Amino acid sequence: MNALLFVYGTLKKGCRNHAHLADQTFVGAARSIPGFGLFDLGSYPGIVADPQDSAGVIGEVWSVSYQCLEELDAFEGVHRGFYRRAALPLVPPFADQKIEAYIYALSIAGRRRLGPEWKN
Ligand code: PCA
Repeated sequence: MNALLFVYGTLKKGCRNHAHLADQTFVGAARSIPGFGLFDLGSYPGIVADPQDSAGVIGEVWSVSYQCLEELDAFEGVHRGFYRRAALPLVPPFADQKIEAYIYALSIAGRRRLGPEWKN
């Protein structure tokens, strides 16, 4: 069994933590609906719900095994409340599919807003 995961930061192809997805299956380039913004958390980004956003966030959809997902949850700090893995609405061709992403779970006060696409 596999899950669909939207990645938008260091897990993307060519980015520094992509090795975690090395054995998984790339599905396609994707974008969230507007209303989600990308913020600079240091050397990686975080998505939060952001009413000011009109562009959405650009990333990649991957089909990942549940074992991989569990490992990613640990890696991304889900258990310590850093990100939460939650459904993120995407635009077509991924609209109406249940696709999850790591949503930043802490405050973005003082964090810099990024454009729609995170670059290494
Ligand atoms: N890693 C996850 C969340 C942010 C990050 O840098 C990702 O690439 O989707």
